[in-house]
Formats: sequence, structure tokens, C-alpha cells
Amino acid sequence: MGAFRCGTVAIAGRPNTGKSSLLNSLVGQKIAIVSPKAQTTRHTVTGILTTADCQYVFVDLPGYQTRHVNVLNRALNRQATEGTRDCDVVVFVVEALRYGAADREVLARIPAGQCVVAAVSKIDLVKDRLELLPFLERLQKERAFAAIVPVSAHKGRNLDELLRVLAEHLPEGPAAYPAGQLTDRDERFFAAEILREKLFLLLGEELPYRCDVSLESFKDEAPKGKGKGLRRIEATIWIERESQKPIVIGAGGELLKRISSAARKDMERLFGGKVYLGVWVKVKRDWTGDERLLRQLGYR
Ligand SMILES: Nc1nc2c(ncn2[C@@H]2O[C@H](COP(=O)(O)OP(=O)(O)OP(=O)(O)O)[C@@H](O)[C@H]2O)c(=O)[nH]1
Ligand SMILES: [Mg+2]
Repeated sequence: MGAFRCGTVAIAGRPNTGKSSLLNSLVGQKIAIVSPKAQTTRHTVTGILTTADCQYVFVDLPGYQTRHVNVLNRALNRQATEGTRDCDVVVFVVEALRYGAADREVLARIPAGQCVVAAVSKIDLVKDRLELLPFLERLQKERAFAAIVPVSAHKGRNLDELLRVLAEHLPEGPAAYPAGQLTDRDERFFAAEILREKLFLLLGEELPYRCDVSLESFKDEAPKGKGKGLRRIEATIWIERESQKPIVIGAGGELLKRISSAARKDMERLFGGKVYLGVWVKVKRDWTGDERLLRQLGYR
């Protein structure tokens, strides 16, 4: 066995290619939120995997977006671009058989000379494996990738191979985090993210992009040293206009109830204990275009 390696791996790509799903499968725990809608990730999340000879510090980046132009999206694009600089290796995630202008744009933003491994995602959706070969050949011409690895986060396919290739490109050095540590984010962060995921899953096509979540309070009533107590969480869903309120709340409050109950169940699973979740819907006019408000909501 060679020397221990440790380094950061940024996961980049256009929206919806399966970056967050890949992170979750690689670390074996759902820490990044996932939805069928593009531009789900808004905050970089770190997922740490420690094996016998390597510690991988994965950083899930927001998909580089071209769809909405506002202050929020400029902040997300900044994170997406900067994230590919401050790392040892970039995993460039591209959907199998779907390489286009948006992917090319992301690739062009990764600094020249940066080590890039292409992960061709969602190969479980490719019916005819023969189609994959010409696709991989074409992809190879786009950049001098250190490797191209077809993967499926859903089926766990080829993840070992991806990890093996990545380790080769990480520097030798001691682990940066304790072996058991999974992430650098705390429970408060995950509580807000889980609620935001439910907005992406249960609201219509446009509204999730008009919503954000912040936590008002988070009280862990567990006895010291034990993780099984009640967590009391109060959260706010921010919307841009008063007219959006009835849509989020739904007739008789039914939709908001579904949203909070789905979020509460996921929080209980992740935290391993009971959760009381109170959710309010409040208006912060045009928050997606207001730099000061965005900073309050945790955007850089
Ligand atoms: N069939 C299949 N679907 C996948 C796979 N990985 C991700 N998906 C789906 O692709 C969609 C997007 O997944 P995400 O992981 O949220 O993608 P993302 O790249 O993080 O998206 P953004 O954060 O919006 O940039 C979801 O509906 C996932 O369930 C896979 O391996 N196979
Ligand atoms: Mg994501």
C-alpha cells in the first residue's frame, strides 16, 4: 500500500446532470439535496469519504446556470466557477449521451491545467450500451481529461473505479478530517436544505426558484451526549410576493402540511430522533435580486 492521500474533489457540471446524487452515492449517505428540477443546489456541500488509504473531500457545486439572470444566479455561478479552482481535482459530470453547449460552457470555465476527470452519469438510462462508445470518443476530444468514467449514482455502478482514478490524482498527505466525519455542515444547515428540497419536489415549475428557506430557531432537547432527543425547529419559507402565499400554503393549508411533513420525516431519518417542525411563509420582496438579503440568507 502506498502513502495516504488526501485532497479536495470539486463536482462540477451544468444543472441537473446528477452531481448531488453522485456525491450522495460516493459518501454513502444523503447529504446533498436532489430534485428532478435544474438548479436545485444553491449552497456548496462538503461530503467526506475516508478509506484505508485515502480521504476524499468532495465539494458539490451548484450547476452553472444560464436560465435566470438575477443577483442570486450570479452568486451561484460565482460559486460554481470558483469551486473548480480551489480543489485538487474536478469531477466534471456530464449526462450520458447528452453533451451540449451548456456542458461545453462549464468545461471552458474550469481553469486550464486543472486536473479534470469526466464522470458520464446516469448510464442506467442508456438502453443500448453500444451508443455509449461513440459518445465517449467524442467527449475525449473536448478536453485532455485525466480519465473518463461512466457511472450510475442510482445503481452504484463504477463508483469504485471513479474513486480509484481520483485517488491517483490527490496529493499525498494526512487526513484533514477525523475518519468518521461525513461533512463540514451542521444540522441547522441540513434542516433548511431538506425543507428546500421539498419545495423543489412539491411546488410547480417556477415557484421553487422564487423561494428560499431560513431557520428561525433550532433547539436540540436531547440529554447531553445522546442524539435521540426532540429537536424543535422553526423555519421560514421566503417568497417574493404576497400572491405566491396561497399557492405555497394550498387549499386549507394542505400543501404546506405535505411539505412540512415530508421535510420532518427526512430530518428525523438524518438526525436519528424526533423532530417538531414549525414552518411559516413570509414575503421578502424580490429577494433573488437583493444582494443584502441574499447575504442574510447565507449566499456569498
Ligand atoms: N436514472 C438516473 N437518474 C439520476 C442519476 N443520478 C441523478 N439522477 C436524477 O437526475 C436528477 C438531477 O439530480 P441531481 O443530483 O439533483 O443533479 P444536480 O446535478 O445536482 O443538479 P443541480 O443541483 O440542479 O445542478 C434527479 O431527478 C435525479 O434523481 C442516475 O444515476 N440515474
Ligand atoms: Mg445539485
